[in-house]
Amino acid sequence: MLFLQVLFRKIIPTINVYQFYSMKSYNTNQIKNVVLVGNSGSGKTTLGEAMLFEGGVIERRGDVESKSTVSDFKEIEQNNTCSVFSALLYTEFNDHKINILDAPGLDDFIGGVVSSLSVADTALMVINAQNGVEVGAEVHGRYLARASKPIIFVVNHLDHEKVNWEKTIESIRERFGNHAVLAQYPVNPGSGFDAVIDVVTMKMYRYPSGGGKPQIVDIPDDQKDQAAEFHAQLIERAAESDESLMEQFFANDTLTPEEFQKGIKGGLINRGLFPVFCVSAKKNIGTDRLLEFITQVVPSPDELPAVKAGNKEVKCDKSGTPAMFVFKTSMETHIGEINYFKVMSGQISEGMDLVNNTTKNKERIAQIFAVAGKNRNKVPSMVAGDLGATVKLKGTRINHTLSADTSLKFDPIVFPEPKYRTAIKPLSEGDEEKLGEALQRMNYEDPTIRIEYSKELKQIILSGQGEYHMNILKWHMDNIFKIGTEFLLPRIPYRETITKVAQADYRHKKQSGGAGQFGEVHMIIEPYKEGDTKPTMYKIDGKEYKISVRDEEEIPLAWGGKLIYYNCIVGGSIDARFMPAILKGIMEKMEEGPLTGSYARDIRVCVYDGKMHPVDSNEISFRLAGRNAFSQAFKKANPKILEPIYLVEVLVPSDRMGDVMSDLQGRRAIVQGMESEMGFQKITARVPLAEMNKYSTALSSLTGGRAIYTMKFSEYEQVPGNVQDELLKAYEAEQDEE
Ligand SMILES: Nc1nc2c(ncn2[C@@H]2O[C@H](COP(=O)(O)OP(=O)(O)OP(=O)(O)O)[C@@H](O)[C@H]2O)c(=O)[nH]1
Ligand SMILES: [Mg+2]
Repeated sequence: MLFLQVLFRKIIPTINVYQFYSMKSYNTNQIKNVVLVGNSGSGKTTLGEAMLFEGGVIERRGDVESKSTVSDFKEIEQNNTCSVFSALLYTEFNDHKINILDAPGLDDFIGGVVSSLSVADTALMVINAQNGVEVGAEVHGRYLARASKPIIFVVNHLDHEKVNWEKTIESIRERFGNHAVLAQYPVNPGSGFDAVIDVVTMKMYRYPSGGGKPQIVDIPDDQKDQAAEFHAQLIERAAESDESLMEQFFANDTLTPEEFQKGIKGGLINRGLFPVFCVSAKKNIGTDRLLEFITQVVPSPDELPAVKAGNKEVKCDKSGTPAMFVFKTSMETHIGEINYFKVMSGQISEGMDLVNNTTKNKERIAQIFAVAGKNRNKVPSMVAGDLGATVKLKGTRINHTLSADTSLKFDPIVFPEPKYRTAIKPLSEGDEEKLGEALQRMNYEDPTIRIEYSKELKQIILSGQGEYHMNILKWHMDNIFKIGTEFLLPRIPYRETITKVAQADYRHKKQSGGAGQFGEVHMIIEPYKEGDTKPTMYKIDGKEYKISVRDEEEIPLAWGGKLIYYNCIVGGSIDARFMPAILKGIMEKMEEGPLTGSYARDIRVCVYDGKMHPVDSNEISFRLAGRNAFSQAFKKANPKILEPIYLVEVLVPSDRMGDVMSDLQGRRAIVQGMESEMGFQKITARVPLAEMNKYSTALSSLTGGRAIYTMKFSEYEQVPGNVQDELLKAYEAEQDEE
C-alpha cells in the first residue's frame, strides 16, 4: 500500500488525497484527541511534525524555516513562519490514532485555539525552555481552566544553548501551581541535549544525534536519588487523585504500576496533576516517549464526561445516535469548502444522510477524510470520538450539528469579543459586492472576524483580535480573492446630547411660486433622565413657560438612549395631524446630530406652540420647521459630544508594567485597578475607544509581544472640552470639503 501511495504522490504531487482506503479503522477507545497550545514560537508545529514522523504518517520531517511542515500548509503561514489557522493532524502509534490539533500561538489568532479546545480532550501545553511560561501559555491556561481540560506540559527547546530548565519549571509552578509534577527531567539540557530521565518508567532515554528511537537504559547512579525523589512526588500526586488510591498509598507507602497509571490518568482528568515532559521537537528527542504516554494514559473520548447539547447530555458512544459537530470550516483551492468535525456519538459512514439541525438541510456525507494538514486520507467511516473532515456540504458551518436525531444541537463554541477595529474599502468602486462576499467567506473560516456595514459611520468596519489579524485578512483579500483593498481609520460612533433646557422657535415659509409652504414651531428641549416627571413649567432666560402635556411619545433609539416627545399644544395653534411631521423632522436631527452629525440621545422635546397657514401648511413645512427649531434649541442647550468608553484589561509581565501604565495614561485612560496574577500584572482601565486605535501593535512593541489585552464596551461619557473643540473643527472641515 505504502508503495502505491509514494507512487501516487510522485505522479500527481499536488493531490494529497489518498483515493483508496489505506488507513486502519480505530475504535473509540483507541482514539486520543490532543491539542497543541502555548505561546507563539514554543514549537507546537515542529512538535506536531515530529509526532507525525514518529507515527510513520510522514517519511521525512519538514521544518518551519523551509516552509515544509505538514501543519503550516497555507501560503500565509509559510510567508509569516507561524501558524495562523488551527490545523488538524493525526498520527498512528501503538495501535492508536492520535488526532492532533495544532493551534496558533499568537493572540491575534486565538479563534483557532478556542475552536480546537471545543473538540480536543487533552491539551499539550508547549513551553519554550528559553523563556518559561509566556503570555500565550497564560492565556491558553485560562481557556483550559474554563473548559476544565487536562494538561500535559511539554517543555521544548531543551537543545537550545539559552535553555533555562530551573527557571522554566519555577515559572510553570508559579503559574499553574504544584499540580505541575515532573514526569521527566532532562539530563543535559543545552546544545548537547540527548537524554531524559523518566520518573514514570524510572528509566533513562538516550537519543541518537538525529533523534528518533532512544536507547532505554537504567538510571545512572548519580541520578538515582534525584529520580527517586521525583518519582515519589509523582506517586503521591497520583494517589491524591482518588480516595481508594490514597488508602492504598497510606497502607503501602507506594502504588502498584496499575494503581500508579490509574492515578495519573485520574489526576489528569480531574486536573489535579499536570505531568511535565521534556523534548526537543527540532531534534525529535523525546517525541516517541510522549506519544507512548499519550496512548497509555491520556483519556480516550469515551472516558470523559458527556457533552452538553442544550438540555441533553450526549455520551461519546459508538452505539449511540449518529451525530457530528462542525468545529472548523476552511476554504481550500481546488476543493472549496471543507468542514472539520468531531463524531460526537454513533458512527458516521460514507454516503450517510444526516440533517443539519441549524439549516434543516438534509446533508449527504459523500466522503470522510482522516486529515493531516492538507493531506486527506479517505476512510469509509468514523466512530464516536474521532476527528475528521468532509466536503461538498450545503451551507454547513462552524457550530452546526449534523445528526440523525433532528432535535440534537451541541452547544456552540463561544468566540472571544473583538478588540481591534479598522475600516476597509475596495480600491476600485465597483468591487463592493465582491468584497462583501469575500469578507463573508473569510468570516465562515474565522468567526473572530466581525463585519459591520455601518450606516452611521458610512464605513465597512472590520473588528478582530489585533492589527496583525486584520493584515492577514487583507492579505487574503489582495492575494486570494484578488480584490485590492485599503484600510482606513475607523470612525468613532460618537453620540450627542444636551445638558440644559433651551427654547427655540422656527418659521418655515416658502410662498414664492408653486405650492406654498408654511409652518412655525415653538419648542423647549431638555436633557432626559430616566424617571423624570412630566414637565409643567420652564423658566428660560427669565421667561416662564407654563406647559401642559396633552400627549406623550417615548421613543427608544436604535443607537441607545431615548427621545421623549410631548405634544403640549394648546388652543390648536398646530393641528394634531402635523405633530408626526414635526417629530419626523426632529428624528432627522437625532440621526444626524447638529454638532458632528452623530446620533443624538436622551432628550425631551415639548412642542408648546406654533403657527399654521390655512393653505400652505403641510407635512413637509412642519417637518422642516420642527427640524430647524430642534437644531437651534439643541445648539443653545449646552450640547455635548459623548464618546464610547471601553473597559480594557491588560495582562502584562511585571517588568513592563510601568511602560504600559504610562502609555495608557497617555490615552486618557482612567485606571480602575491593578492586581498581580501569577507573575503577571492585570491592569483594568476605562479608555475612550478613540484612543485605542492600533493598541494591539503599540502594546506588542511596548512589551515585546509579552502582553495581551481584552476590551469590551462600557458606556458613553462626555468628551473633554478640548476634544469636543477638535471634533467640531474636524466636522466643519469635512463639511467644507463636501
Ligand atoms: N532549537 C530549537 N528550536 C525549535 C524547537 N522547536 C521549535 N523550534 C524553532 O522555533 C521556531 C518556532 O517553531 P514553531 O513550531 O513554528 O512554533 P509554534 O509554537 O508553532 O509557533 P506559532 O505557530 O506561532 O504558535 C521555529 O524556528 C522552529 O524551528 C526545538 O526544540 N529546539
Ligand atoms: Mg505553529
